[in-house]
Amino acid sequence: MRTQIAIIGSGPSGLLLGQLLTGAGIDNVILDRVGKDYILGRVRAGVLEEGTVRLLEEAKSAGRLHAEGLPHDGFSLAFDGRDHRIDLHGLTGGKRVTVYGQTEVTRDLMVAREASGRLTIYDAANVTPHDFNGAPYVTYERDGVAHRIDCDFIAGCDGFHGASRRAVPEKAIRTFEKVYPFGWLGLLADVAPVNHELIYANHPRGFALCSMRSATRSRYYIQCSLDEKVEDWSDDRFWDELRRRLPAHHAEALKTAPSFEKSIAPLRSFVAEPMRFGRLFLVGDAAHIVPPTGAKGLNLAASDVHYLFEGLSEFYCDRSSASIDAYSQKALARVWKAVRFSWWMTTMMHRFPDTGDFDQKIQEAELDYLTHSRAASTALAENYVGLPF
Ligand code: FAS
Ligand code: PHB
Repeated sequence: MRTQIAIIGSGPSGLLLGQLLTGAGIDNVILDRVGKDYILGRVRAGVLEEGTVRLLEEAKSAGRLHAEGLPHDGFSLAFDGRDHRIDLHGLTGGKRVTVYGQTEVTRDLMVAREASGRLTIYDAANVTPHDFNGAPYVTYERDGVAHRIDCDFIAGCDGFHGASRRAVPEKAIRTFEKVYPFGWLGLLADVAPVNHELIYANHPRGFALCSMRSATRSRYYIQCSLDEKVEDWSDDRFWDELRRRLPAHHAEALKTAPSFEKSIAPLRSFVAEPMRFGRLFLVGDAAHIVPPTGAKGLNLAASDVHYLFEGLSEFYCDRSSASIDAYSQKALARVWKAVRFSWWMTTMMHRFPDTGDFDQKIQEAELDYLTHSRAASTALAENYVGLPF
């Protein structure tokens, strides 16, 4: 088989890239090692930047997002028993974010992919990129039969644990990593959110985040140590701990219901440089990971797709390689600013096990400055709504 672009990974970045390429008449095949249901069963991001929404519109996959997504003009920082609202809309000249779960984004993209009639190969084992400095091809096995797909380019959209970054020779890639000494215990429940906007809470017992998926479905997180086991957290224990970390008026207003998803995610910052190796491009989590505190992971995957699509469509339509040659440098410039912002939000909002008295006072001063300085809160707001592509 032959195609123009072989896309490894049917998560948000692979599916979004596939949609944009298809819309431009560029042939592409998507492969994934698991099936649709497994991919849709993973609970992840919840906040979309305007740039991500625009790309989903371009990919003709934003209908339900506009019907069901929740536009948010601000969020709150909670500390010392009080709320401090960050007016995203006012501080950024009218920008906002949209609360709409990654699961739904992925579902919408899968529906659009199905309708496009382009080939998507799920449950593909041992997907391997080959000869990406020469005549690239991808091999995989399905139902015990070996297959090969010859292509012009390979997009490695296969996440942090995927095969694409691993296929790059060690001497050709440089990685940067910071592992945080805690994780997030997340819970989903069909119950009205405690607040109409998100609440990021910094409490001596640890960080907490009150988010949502809709007006009737809440998403909550509490910071936990890395040796915690999700089976040790009953719903009641979770709700009690969440209440302890929120200001009293929110704790009293918190509505609870049985959870239907509970999981622990470790937090890390990771960047691989460069993001292009001949005719192989790393996209999204295959190239970088951020702690979810800044709501950047999914949105960075989207901006990578924007830059790569720009390059590939220019290559095929204008026969120019200028934009694919600039892909890595353009994507990394935006990635590192989002990595910085996610590290800063995480450092400011979490309690670190080894924090000394001085560091604690600095964290408190950071929060005090942020919530009393228009300049400081504007800087937060412009990063949170998303820096320009
Ligand atoms: P993905 O990991 O989503 O998709 C990669 C795809 O490649 C998967 O379908 C996988 O099956 C496939 N694949 C992997 N290896 C393969 C192989 N060898 N062969 C073929 N296919 C292969 N971001 C936020 O903005 N906010 C959040 O709150 C948030 N929470 C998160 C919680 C968790 C537990 C995790 C892991 C991530 C979270 N993220 C969050 C980040 C997340 O949303 C990612 O940024 C987003 O999924 C990136 O999308 P992709 O790059 O498509 O990678
Ligand atoms: C979520 O709703 O899952 C979510 C929202 C904002 C974040 C992280 C996660 O910063």
